[in-house]
Amino acid sequence: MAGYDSKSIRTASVSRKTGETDIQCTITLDHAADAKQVIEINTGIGFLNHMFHALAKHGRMSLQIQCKGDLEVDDHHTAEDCALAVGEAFKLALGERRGIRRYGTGFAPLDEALARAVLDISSRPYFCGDLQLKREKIGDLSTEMIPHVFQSFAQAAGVTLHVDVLRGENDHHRSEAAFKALALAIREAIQRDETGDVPSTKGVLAL
Ligand SMILES: [Mn+2]
Repeated sequence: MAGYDSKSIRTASVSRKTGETDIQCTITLDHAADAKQVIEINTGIGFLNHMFHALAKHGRMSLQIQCKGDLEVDDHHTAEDCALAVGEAFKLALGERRGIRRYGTGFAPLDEALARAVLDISSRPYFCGDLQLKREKIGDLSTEMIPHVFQSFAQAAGVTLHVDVLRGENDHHRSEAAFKALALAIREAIQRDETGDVPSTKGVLAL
């Protein structure tokens, strides 16, 4: 495929500023053999940092997020907009979506919790899933924001995403297992081959 380089480093940065949040986000999907992942997450919400850190680490991505959000209101805008920024950067980094596996599945346990993520890098934004979360909050993050983070990521990235927690007792474990499962699904779905083909009968996957 002319102009297709399966060894190029896929990376992108986005700046996203509204009256509610001010975010810089950089994502890198590939690393040279001797390059280390760079993960620096500062959303202002400790548990959200922990989740994005797990996503990046186990997805073998580098991820930097700096967010100044209106936490004096609550955690909603910050969590949502950080997920949108990560999704936008992910979409940009993928570019034309040529030569990728497209589909990815991840199962991640964390002690008693088990989560499953199924991803289609489809340009059909959709999130569906049941995380079985019981508590009102984990740290300073409302648990209702956790599926909303997946929804916002899927919307901005242009992917179809299903994440379900299959069992678990502890909400920290359930949530972390869900992010790790997504990380494993991403790792599989973004794998490249040498063909440069767009894996779609439509011949196009970029939005
Ligand atoms: Mn943890």
